Parts: sequence; structure tokens; C-alpha cells
Amino acid sequence: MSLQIYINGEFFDKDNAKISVFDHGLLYGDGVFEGLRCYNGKVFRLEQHIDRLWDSAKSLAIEIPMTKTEMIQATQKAVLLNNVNEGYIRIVVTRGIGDLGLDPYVCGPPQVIIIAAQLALYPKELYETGLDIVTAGTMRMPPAALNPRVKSLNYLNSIMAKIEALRAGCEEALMLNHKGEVSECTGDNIFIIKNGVLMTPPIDAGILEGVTRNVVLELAAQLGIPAKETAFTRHDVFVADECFLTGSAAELIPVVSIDKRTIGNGKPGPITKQLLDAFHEVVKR
Ligand code: PXG
Repeated sequence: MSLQIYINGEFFDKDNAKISVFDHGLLYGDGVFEGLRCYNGKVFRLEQHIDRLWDSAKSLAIEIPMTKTEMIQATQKAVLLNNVNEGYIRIVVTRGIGDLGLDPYVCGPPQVIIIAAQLALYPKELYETGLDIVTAGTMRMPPAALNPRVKSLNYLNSIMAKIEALRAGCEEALMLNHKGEVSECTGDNIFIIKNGVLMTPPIDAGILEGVTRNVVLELAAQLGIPAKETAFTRHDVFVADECFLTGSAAELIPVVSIDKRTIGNGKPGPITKQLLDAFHEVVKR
């Protein structure tokens, strides 16, 4: 059976899963989404993702035409129907079908799409060797323009930085905020460790409040690793002992250099490994 895609309450074969070219999700990137992980058939932190989806939609004045419980059930059904065990799930809510003007009020009801697919991770070796990253010239979107807390369908800001990363031969790019501080990477949050203290930028640095980021902060508390959400600069990344990124797709991935400067001894560090092992334990539950 081909992949079954959920659209507005019905499942369609992958080849027949289509929406209108007049949908403002396509015309303007007007919509919101979530990227979730499934471990052993169970969706990881589903409620948190659904809460974040609702917050993103509320910020853009999009009213999702179903309840959170219905969304949870639809997501679980998509996972079950597609026999996804270790997978990646995409939930998309678009503004809906409108005309060729910006006006969101002429749009029809928001459209809900759920895709439960097999996972495409970073290659396994990268978890052992660690990533090389670069700082992008593209600044993270200032919160007063489009708050990075909103996981909107307009990812151009991240995509511009991703192009810089790929052209520099790297998988990821670090993005700075409007104050020149470290914010996050194009699709991952960032952590550094210096003298045994774990640090990650605060939400008001202009970042997405990552579900994986929150799991790591919980694990640090459980393991007795001192942790702070604090503003820092590129300099702090240059001189860090360890660095890693977090995201639903990437989980925790070590970073061993930035802008050709080696971080620590150039190998994934012990606290990163400790947190990664703890993370693997959590997702097994
Ligand atoms: N920051 C940004 C900008 C993101 O897009 C994260 C952090 C990590 O958040 P979570 O909740 O996943 O821990 C994200 C989310 C992909 C892909 O295919 C990844 C994300 C979004 C869209 C696609 O790798 N990461």
C-alpha cells in the first residue's frame, strides 16, 4: 500500500494527496507546521508539539478547524495506517484556499495535512565524528518582524542560511539574532558547555522553543548537570569545551568545529555523550 496522507479528515494515496494552488500556504507561506518523531510506533512528546502548533496558529490568527484531541487522534491514525515505527511526522495547517491577494479573511477553512513517513536522519558517522558548522551572514528573523517562536510555513530565513552552510561544505549554519547574539541553527537549537556548565540561548534571543531543547534541559536537571538559559556570543562558541545541536530529526548531534575553529579537542565531548545516552533512554520509554 502506498503512503496514506491525511487531508482534512480523509486519507489519500500519496499520488492523489493534493491541495489547491490557490491555498495561501503555497502562495504566501501562510500557515504553520510541526515536525515530530515516532519511536517504536509511539509519537514522542505529541502533546507538546500539538500545543506549540496551536500557539503558532493563534499568533497568526489561524483557527485550526478541529480540537487538539482530534488532532492527536488523527496523527496517531496516520502513524498506525502507514505502519510507521521509527519515523518522522509532518503536520501542516495552511490558511486555506483564497484568491491572488494577501487578504487572509477571504480564505476558506484552514487545511490540515498529516504525513507520517520513514525517517531521513543525518548519517550515523556524524554522531560519532561531529558536525562542522559555519556562522551564516543571514540574521535570524527579529521577533518583532516574525517571531521565530512561530513555526510558520515561511522558512526562507532558515533556507537562506542553509544555502550558506551547504555552500561552505557544512550541514548546518549558526544564526545570530538582531543583537548579534547566538540564536539557533536553521533547523536545530544550540547548546554549549564550558567548565561543566550547559548553556543555551533563552527564548527571547529569538528562537524556536524546541521540544528536544526542553527534553535536554530536563535531562540536565535529572543528571545534576548545571544548566542555564543565557545569552551568549559567537566568541563563547569558539571557546566552548563542547557544543551540540538539538532537534526532533537530529536528536542531539555533536558539533566539533565552527568557522574552521576547533571546539574543545575536536571530538564529541563527555557531557554531550552523557546527554545523548540519556536521551536514547528517554525515547525508549
Ligand atoms: N529551531 C528551528 C528553527 C527549527 O526549525 C528546531 C529548532 C528544533 O525544534 P524541535 O522541537 O524539533 O526540537 C527546529 C525544528 C528537518 C526539519 O527536516 C527540522 C525542523 C523543522 C523542519 C524540518 O530537519 N526543526
